Amino acid sequence: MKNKLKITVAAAVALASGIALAQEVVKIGHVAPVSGAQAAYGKDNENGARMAVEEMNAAGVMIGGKKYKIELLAEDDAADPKQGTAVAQKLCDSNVAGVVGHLNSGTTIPASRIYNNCGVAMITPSATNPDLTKPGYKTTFRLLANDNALGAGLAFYAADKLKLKRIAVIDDRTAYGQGVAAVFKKTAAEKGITIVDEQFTTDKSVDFMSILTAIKSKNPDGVFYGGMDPQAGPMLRQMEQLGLTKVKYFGGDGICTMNLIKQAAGAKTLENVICAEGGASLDKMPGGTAWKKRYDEKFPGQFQVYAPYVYDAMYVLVDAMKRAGSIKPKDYLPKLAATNFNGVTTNVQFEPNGELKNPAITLYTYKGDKKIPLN
Ligand code: ABU
Repeated sequence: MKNKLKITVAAAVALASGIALAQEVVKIGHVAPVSGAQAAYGKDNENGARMAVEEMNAAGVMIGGKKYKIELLAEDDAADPKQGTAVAQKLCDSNVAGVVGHLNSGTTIPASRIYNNCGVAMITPSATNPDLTKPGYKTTFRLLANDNALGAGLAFYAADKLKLKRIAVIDDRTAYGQGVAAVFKKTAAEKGITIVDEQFTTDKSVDFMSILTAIKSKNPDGVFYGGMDPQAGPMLRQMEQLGLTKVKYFGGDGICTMNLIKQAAGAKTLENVICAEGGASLDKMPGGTAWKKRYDEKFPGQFQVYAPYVYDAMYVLVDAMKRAGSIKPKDYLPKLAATNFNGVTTNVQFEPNGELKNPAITLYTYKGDKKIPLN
């Protein structure tokens, strides 16, 4: 009785004098490739997660009347589907309340099944293969447009704006590359474009001379590449070496990075690029310009493409927990599905299948060392 009284008095004194009582901890996972050829994307994503977590912790996170500290469990899946599932299981075993990630469709799709099995919410800020939401998991959400919009948007631009007639298609055989190329091909064919050649590579390749030589012989006026910038950059250089300097070069969000400028290493063909991203350009996002200034101060020279979506995904998860008054996924998942959150990227609301409602898409090209929005 005496001890209990002492504890109660200590708590009252602490409260009265403003001394902080112990905080609860909510663990949130983040997964992206922060090693390997795609590390620049992964670090940018992780930066977006850290920025959101630091801000929320500094402001104070109250959930269900308790003060929480967010602990970020940042994991590396190296863009490898096997590592992706291993990391997903590790995060489930660590009792995370939610996950932001993964970055690649090839890792996100198999990982989404694992998160669904352990009942944890997952919001991808960057994986765009439409198949992700097909199983109908109530735990899976996407915070940007998918490849149905990106592939089709690029095909419309090629046909209607540029009046191209002959396009060759290359993909890297990943879930993302194959998927976005398939949508582009189908829409381009429907728009009257002839697909003059189809070639394949991998997300590890750096030499594309033989497939580009085969494509050159078909005399295309455009090339579509389904893949990421570590391949797209060298491919642009090799197109220049082969004299394919007037050929337009299309790709989805995977090539639409700042790193593409570095990877293309001065190739003039960089200016032939038309790529698509699944959201508004930073200057048209509701909070994009101010957010980018804060990001650049914190992580100079590291911005790629998806960090604002990661940042919003973190806030959206925590917002659902706050509205539910609980960090337990079974309590906050219905609130997450009913999200109406004014983020940096957009007003975030989800379709019943977890896709973002009314996503924007933006097409870009490059001039010198700048990435320029076309719409
Ligand atoms: N959205 C392009 C990069 C990530 C992915 O979907 O694989």
